[in-house]
Parts: sequence; structure tokens; C-alpha cells
Amino acid sequence: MKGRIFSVVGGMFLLTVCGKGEQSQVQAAPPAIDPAPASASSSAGGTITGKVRFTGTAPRGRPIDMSEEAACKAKYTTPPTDESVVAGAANALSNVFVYVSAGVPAGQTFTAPATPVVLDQDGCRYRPHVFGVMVGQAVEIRNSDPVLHNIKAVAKRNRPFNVSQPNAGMKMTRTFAQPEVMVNLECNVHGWMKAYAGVRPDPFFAVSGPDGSFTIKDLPPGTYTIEAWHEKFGTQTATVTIAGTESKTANFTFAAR
Ligand SMILES: [Cu+2]
Repeated sequence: MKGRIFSVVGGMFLLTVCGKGEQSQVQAAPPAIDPAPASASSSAGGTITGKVRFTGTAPRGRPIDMSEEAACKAKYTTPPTDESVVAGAANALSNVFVYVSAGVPAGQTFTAPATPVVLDQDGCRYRPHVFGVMVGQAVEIRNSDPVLHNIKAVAKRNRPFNVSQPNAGMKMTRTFAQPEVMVNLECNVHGWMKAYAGVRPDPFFAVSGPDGSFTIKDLPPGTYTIEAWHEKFGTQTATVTIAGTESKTANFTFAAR
């Protein structure tokens, strides 16, 4: 196992790389995905796994006052809290978008999954809070609350949208045409509602879970730049070389600035 310290974008960190092993109605079907280019083999590639941690004292999430929306408030037994920093046991850091930012050969194309990513408005929060989606892959936006939500996409490379969903059970789909990390999603009605979408041209991305872990699979042999993005703590990068079907580990530790 060998450890290295990399310089930081947006904060101090320590990284270990070890070798081993419009008013919406229910919308029609999502737009067709580009006529399929040859998709890369997804059977025999390498894997990058790792854990994301927070070092120091993670800020406690502020309680969100949902008094104005009784139907949302009623969905919680304990007061919901701000999700900008979600740190679990052993300071595991959730909601970090980890993706291959460089190293996938130009010209290599990948087919977006036919299955949509579901973004639900439930309890006046977005679920999930952070997610990845491929260019051309449908995002199905649902309203599971009997209250008005208005979802707005704030994007630089993609076309923004701003759509209201006044009733429970409404669904609509949107797609993103360009890679962009991240597209910000927010509700015009409820200022605390925020979500972030990482839009990628390939399937090599993951979001850290409650235990801080992530897995990126099926990477062809090559040397890759892995970027970890967190909404409060910025980004970090690591370089990982994959040969054959090996597994490598890239751990990220975000620290207070
Ligand atoms: Cu809302």
C-alpha cells in the first residue's frame, strides 16, 4: 500500500491510493436516446472503490422549519435537517459525487440506460439529494407531496428548466444534453430544497452512501483522473491506473478550510 498527498482544489485533504486487487402534466415517454453508438463492453473491466470521510467536527445539520407545509412536516417523526453535510458513523461523508473526470478515450461513446433516474419530491425534500445521470438518460421527476413544488434547474451547459408540479402523483421527465458537474436543482416554493445532478457522458460515476463508500465499475484499462465533488467542501482529485480487471482503492478525506 502506498500513500500520497495531493494538492487540493477547495480545501485540505489527504488521499490514499492503494493498489490491490411550464405547468407540468404527466408527460409522454422520454425523448429517444441517440441512435445507439457502439457501447463499451461492460463485462470485464477494473473497479475503483473507496470511502469518503470528513475530518474534524462535521457541522450539524440545521433543523428545517416546515411549519408552512403541514403535509410535509407530518412525514417526519424527528425534525428534518439541512442536508448540505451528512456525516455518518466514523465521519463517513454521504452525497459526494465521485466520477472519472479524465482518461476515458475521446471518441469512445456509451449508451445511456433506458431506465430513468427517479428524483422524488417527498416530504418537501429531494430524494436523492445528489445523483448521477448520463447524457440522454431520462430523469423522472415526481411529486409525492400534496403540495405545490416548482422545480428549477440551474445549469451552465444544459438548458435550464422551471416547472411547477402542483399535485401529488405528478410526473415528468427531463434529459440533459451535455455533461455538467453539477446541475443545481431547487424549488422556488421551498428555499431549503436543493438537489445536485452530475451529468456524465459515460457510466463511470457513483455517489457516496451513508457509510461514505462508493464503487465505480467496468473501467477499461487506463489511467484516470477521479474527481470527488461535495457541495460544501469543493473538489478533490486522484489519479488511478487500472490494468486488466483489477480493483483499486481511492479514499478521500475532506477537511474544514
Ligand atoms: Cu417545493
